Amino acid sequence: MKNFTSGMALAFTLLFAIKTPSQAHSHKNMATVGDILITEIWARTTPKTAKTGAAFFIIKNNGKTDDTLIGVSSGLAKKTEIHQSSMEKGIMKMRHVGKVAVPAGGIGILKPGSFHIMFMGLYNPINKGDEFPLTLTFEKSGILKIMVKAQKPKSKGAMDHSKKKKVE
Ligand SMILES: [Cu+2]
Repeated sequence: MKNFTSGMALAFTLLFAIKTPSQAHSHKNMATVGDILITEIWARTTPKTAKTGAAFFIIKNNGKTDDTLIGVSSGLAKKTEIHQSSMEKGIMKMRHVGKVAVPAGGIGILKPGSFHIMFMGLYNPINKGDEFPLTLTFEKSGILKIMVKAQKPKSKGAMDHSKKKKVE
């Protein structure tokens, strides 16, 4: 008997309805504490000899009061800090800001070229697929541990929303 399995490509769109749990909670690439929801968590892979690295994520404040990310810690490097990059007269500059404000009902975005978590004095390079914990402290919502996975940075400029074509 022969089985003919059709090569059907199924596309699933998963919509997550996020409720607000009362306790800190962490899933893959997503974590919440109080009214704070963290998504799109990733760290940039580094060259072997790199002494600095960076991590990024999006903070959503589903609450009715403003909150602020005021602290961050990791075991990855001598120092873990909140930085902000900005373009000044054509030169990318970076400074230690120590916090990211997240207004009530709003978002705080950490991404290349803007706010980021900076690892200064890396003990080891960050390789693709590495996963490590990062502890965030929010002024109102408290402490949240998130898991960060290392990825190669996406190509500049374009967001990768393209569907992969299946070639057979
Ligand atoms: Cu930095």
